[in-house]
Amino acid sequence: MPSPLITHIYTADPSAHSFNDRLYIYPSHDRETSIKFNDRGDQYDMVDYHVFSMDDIPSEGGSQVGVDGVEKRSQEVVDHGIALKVEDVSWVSKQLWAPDCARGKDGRWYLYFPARDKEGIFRIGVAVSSKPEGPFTPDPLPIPGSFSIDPASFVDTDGKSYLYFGGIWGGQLQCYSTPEGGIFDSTKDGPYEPSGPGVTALLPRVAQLSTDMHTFETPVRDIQIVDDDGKLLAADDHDRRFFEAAWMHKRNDIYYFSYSTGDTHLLVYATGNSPFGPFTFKGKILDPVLGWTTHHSIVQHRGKWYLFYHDCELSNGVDHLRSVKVREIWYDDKGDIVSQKPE
Ligand code: FUB
Repeated sequence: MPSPLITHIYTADPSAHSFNDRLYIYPSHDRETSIKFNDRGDQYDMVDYHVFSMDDIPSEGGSQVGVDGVEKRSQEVVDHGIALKVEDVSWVSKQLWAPDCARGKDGRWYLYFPARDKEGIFRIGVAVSSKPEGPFTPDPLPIPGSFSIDPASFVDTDGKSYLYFGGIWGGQLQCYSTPEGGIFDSTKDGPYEPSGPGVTALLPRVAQLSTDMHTFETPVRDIQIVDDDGKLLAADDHDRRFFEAAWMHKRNDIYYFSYSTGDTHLLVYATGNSPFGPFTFKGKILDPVLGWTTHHSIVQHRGKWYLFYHDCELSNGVDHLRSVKVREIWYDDKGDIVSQKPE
């Protein structure tokens, strides 16, 4: 089993990117709290972000075991310190959750982050830096029209940029009834999601980003995830329906949309021909790990593909004290993601 990449603090929700031939990780920074565990996720009470970087993954590909391996690995990962904190962002009340970062056409780096506003509603903010490791300067208000959690940025090969987002239960996606969000329905805030025969699952969202990376260029759209017959996944299909942790990557002109199934604790993916979808469900990327949440990113670096994810091994299973790990992944000749190197 891979060892934690970072051992001096707890880290989760790793969004990894290869910038200037160096790997950068943008994770959540978990911390101890006395807040009681609940299905709104109040115990995930994070107040800042650290950015990490490394030249490359050690050749063991994340499969080092034992104390020596952990120490060696940790020495190779640079912690660039606090890149952004709650007090820096005027609209935020609490809970800096899973962030991501993209490079803009202006050569600067844009950190996208979800947090509760002063009314307790999750919005998505953006902060900018001249360096990939920050520190980042936030815009004074959240991105207009943004809602829910887990922003994941994607810069396509044609230069257009997109923001994927959404998460149900604590992430509040179930509180919105239109693709664009609209009015927040507080009666659905909590561990609620639709259910029943013929009811389709809640859908993640995407919008194209403006050229300056600060706003949405297009209206927010639903992302359709369908089965092999082209039917939307059912709300009760908890092994396949979207819960949170959207991620987009592209390989050989195929768009891979991956996500967490939440209460069934799987990382899964679906593929399509457009960054807007629809995406056809393909299968599992990762079995449940120790801990409730599972959240990942997929990145190519120096010719290899890596799955970054987290588990709670370092904290002996405390759900809100997680640690980032990495393992190599491969593709078969059909383009399906496989966890063993094909023969
Ligand atoms: O880290 C807080 C939340 O836990 C994230 O936003 C979710 O994806 C889950 O990992």
